[in-house]
Amino acid sequence: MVVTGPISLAFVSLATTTYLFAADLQSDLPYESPGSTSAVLDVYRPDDGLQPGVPTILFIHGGAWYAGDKTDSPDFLTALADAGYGVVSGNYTRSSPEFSSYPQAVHDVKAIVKWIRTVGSELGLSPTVISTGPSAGGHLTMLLSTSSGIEVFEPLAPPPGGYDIQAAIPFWGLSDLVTQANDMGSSGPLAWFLGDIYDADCHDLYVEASPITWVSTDDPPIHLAHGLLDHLHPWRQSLELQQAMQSLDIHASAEYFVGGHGFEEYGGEWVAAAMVIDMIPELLAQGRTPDIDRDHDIDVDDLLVMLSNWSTCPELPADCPADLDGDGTVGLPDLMQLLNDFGSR
Ligand SMILES: [Ca+2]
Ligand SMILES: [Ca+2]
Ligand SMILES: [Ca+2]
Repeated sequence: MVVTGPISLAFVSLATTTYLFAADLQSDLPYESPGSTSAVLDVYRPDDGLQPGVPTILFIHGGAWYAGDKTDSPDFLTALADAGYGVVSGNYTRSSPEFSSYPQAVHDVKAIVKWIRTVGSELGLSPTVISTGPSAGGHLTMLLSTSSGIEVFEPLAPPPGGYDIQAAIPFWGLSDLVTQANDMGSSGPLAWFLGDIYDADCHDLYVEASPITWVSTDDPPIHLAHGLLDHLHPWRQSLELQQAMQSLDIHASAEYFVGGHGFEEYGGEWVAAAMVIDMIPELLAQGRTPDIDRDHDIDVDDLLVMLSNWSTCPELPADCPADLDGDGTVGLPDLMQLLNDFGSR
């Protein structure tokens, strides 16, 4: 019998389905976020267990702030776990034509960061967090990366390590909601999210909810992906954030691809996951500082961490925060950099 195209496709599809169950999944764990209507998250781990020091990837789903779910991108999530990462995919409060979910949705994703660094740590998840997500999840990822320490977004007491994330990889997010309202109008999901159609009266609200507003020198490295043919979120939304960060010497790389809005336009969830896996080591290396344990002091504790990792780094995907210059080992150049900043904050 000649194997025809459709049969081959069915076979591929079957293999994909099998692969979906490779990762170890814990579903619907509650996280604490007062006022949330959907404070549950899923944790994916490699089926052969999570190695120490491997960063945690936080996935924030898309859906224009009113739709979508933490289970929307199963191939993407499974591929990341299969590459060795701990992956957290959380729901957050969604809006509707009658209900604004801002700033509750931001409170929720911040609360997930807190969960990772408290409950998640007890479950073996690393407090090193890389946030990623498409569309509305891209906007919330951008906001997580720029708004650490902004009180209006952080009603809960900070966890150990605070609300800083260590890298961000937003897909076709929105960085400037004023620009978006001017370019594309705000009636519909954007107005539902913020509870108001854009005009002079609510200008400050649109500014507050814009990730670009909060760009500062202490923001983490970022890699942005955005389609040049995106007719929902124009690609200037990523370009302008990239330029704002670069003007402060923050590492901000980007890929502007020929395509529209969504993982399918990018080449599929597997391609998107492969890009994230590829980018993480470089982004983490760009964000390293002599404050190795991230307690905002550069002191003997950091020195001890460095010495305990001397002349070696764990294998990827484990992070090697003492490798300050990112050359793959911990050595004299890293020590010199630490001693140079010793005693500062
Ligand atoms: Ca900031
Ligand atoms: Ca320190
Ligand atoms: Ca080094």
